[in-house]
Amino acid sequence: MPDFPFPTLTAEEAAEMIPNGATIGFSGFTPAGAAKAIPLALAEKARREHAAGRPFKVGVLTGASTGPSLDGALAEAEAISFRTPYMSNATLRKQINSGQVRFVDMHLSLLPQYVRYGYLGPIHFAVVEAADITPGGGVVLTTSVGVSNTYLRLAEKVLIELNAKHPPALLGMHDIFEPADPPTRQEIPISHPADRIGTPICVVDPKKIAGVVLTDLEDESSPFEPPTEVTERIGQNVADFLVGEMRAGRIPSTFLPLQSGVGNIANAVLGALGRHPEVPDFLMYTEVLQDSVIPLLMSRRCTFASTCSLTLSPQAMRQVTANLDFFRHRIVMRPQEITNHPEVVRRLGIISMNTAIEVDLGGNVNSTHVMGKTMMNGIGGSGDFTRNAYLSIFSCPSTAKGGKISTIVPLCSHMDHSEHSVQVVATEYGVADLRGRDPHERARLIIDKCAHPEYREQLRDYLRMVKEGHEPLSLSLGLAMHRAFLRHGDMRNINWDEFR
Ligand code: 0RQ
Repeated sequence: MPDFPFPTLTAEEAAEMIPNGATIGFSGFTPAGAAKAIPLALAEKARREHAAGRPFKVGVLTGASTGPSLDGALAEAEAISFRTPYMSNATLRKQINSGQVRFVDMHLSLLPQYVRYGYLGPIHFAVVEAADITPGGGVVLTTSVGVSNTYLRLAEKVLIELNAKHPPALLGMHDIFEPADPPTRQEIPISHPADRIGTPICVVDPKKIAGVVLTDLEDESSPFEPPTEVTERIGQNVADFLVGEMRAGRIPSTFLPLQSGVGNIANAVLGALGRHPEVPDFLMYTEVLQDSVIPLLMSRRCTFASTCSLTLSPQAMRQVTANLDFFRHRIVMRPQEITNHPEVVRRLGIISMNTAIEVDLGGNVNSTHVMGKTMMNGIGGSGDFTRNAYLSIFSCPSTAKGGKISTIVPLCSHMDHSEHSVQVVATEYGVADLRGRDPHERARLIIDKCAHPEYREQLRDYLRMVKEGHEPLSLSLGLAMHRAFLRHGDMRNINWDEFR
């Protein structure tokens, strides 16, 4: 029997405690460590309430995206009124884009202090997955930290999902630290990715713990698709570029810690770096650890990884669980406020590698909105790292939708990362190093090195039309390629005159 003085509840009993209109801080940074049983039961409750003609919606705060049992189930039950800070579920995305769900897209590092400062109102419930819980309210988290430490501390009531899939031996894999608020905030004393500055557990006031739900559920992170020729070429281009930087002495021979975003391109870049004979063994200071890092840690190519989550397929997670004694000395999980903290990212000299939806000729990047208005996932941590890294790299395939969309455009239709933060752009065709270049030089480099050959001439035509001024901008033609896609279904062979 469990050794704690808190009521053991079914997921349904836990969901019953949560009223319409509640704001809930859930654990989960990507599907890793996300609460699963209680949100599933909450979705069922919402359906019952809706069938009885009663309103039922909740505000959902997490660390980042989550899996089908949280965002998926609650969105399908039309149970979400408000969502922040990041998501990647298709049903929820539709509801956000139709205006049914209010979504605030924000830098992940900022969310904990937004919660502390009260900008998002009170947190009525924290619903957090745990690997273990002590009678005094010590909580050992599972495969992510996210904002769980802050939700547990500030929520009015706490519900724990104690998940038997995650062994209590995860104790020691986390480093929980929450900075004080200004004016008493001190420095965050991390000067190496392996530095530990906090505690291995979150401590919750036991009086707030309303119940514990016993579960046995795997994380819902899906395995990645095999690399394509395009993602492999992007990965190789980034790896070759970084080796060139090392040869030139701009990256030290010991290398610098890496941050890598999510997805297949991020996996391909890490794979290419791991294989490159000239890249020395490296460290990671990142927010998401994907499957590709596990073999790199096992072969000691990656010597240590600081992360906010273990976003691993069930297969890779089982490998970690079976070798915990090896991995506990090589991985630490921290709150997103610390993994993504500008101060630490700048101090460590991170090389950040994230993915763009589109890049414009000035070097601005859109990571979030297709055709300027349709939300994809959110900015996530990409801005936290890009703005503060030693070297900020954005990658993307040169085209999308079978070549009908160029990801290199005259002007981004939405801007997340400005020309002042973006330093390097990479596609399958090459790498544009924008550092120290003026806007017109940047534009020429991006076209020559990164644009798809089918689009290069028309982008040069655009440049010829915008010779005047510091920025290569035409207010009337900047978005003409987007308008051409919306009108004709293809950005290629644009007739610029049609859009003047
Ligand atoms: O659409 O799924 O319908 O085929 O966007 O694109 O190329 O598969 O790439 O999965 O890596 O996602 C930027 C969205 C890239 C992601 C983004 C369409 C394309 C495809 C996905 P389909 P790909 P990825 C770490 C850091 C922001 C947050 C971030 C992201 C789909 O990486 O959300 O970096 N990043 N966080 O066809 C129209 C374009 C398009 C386009 C791509 N220009 N126009 N559609 N697509 N470019 C994570 C966290 O912080 C937690």
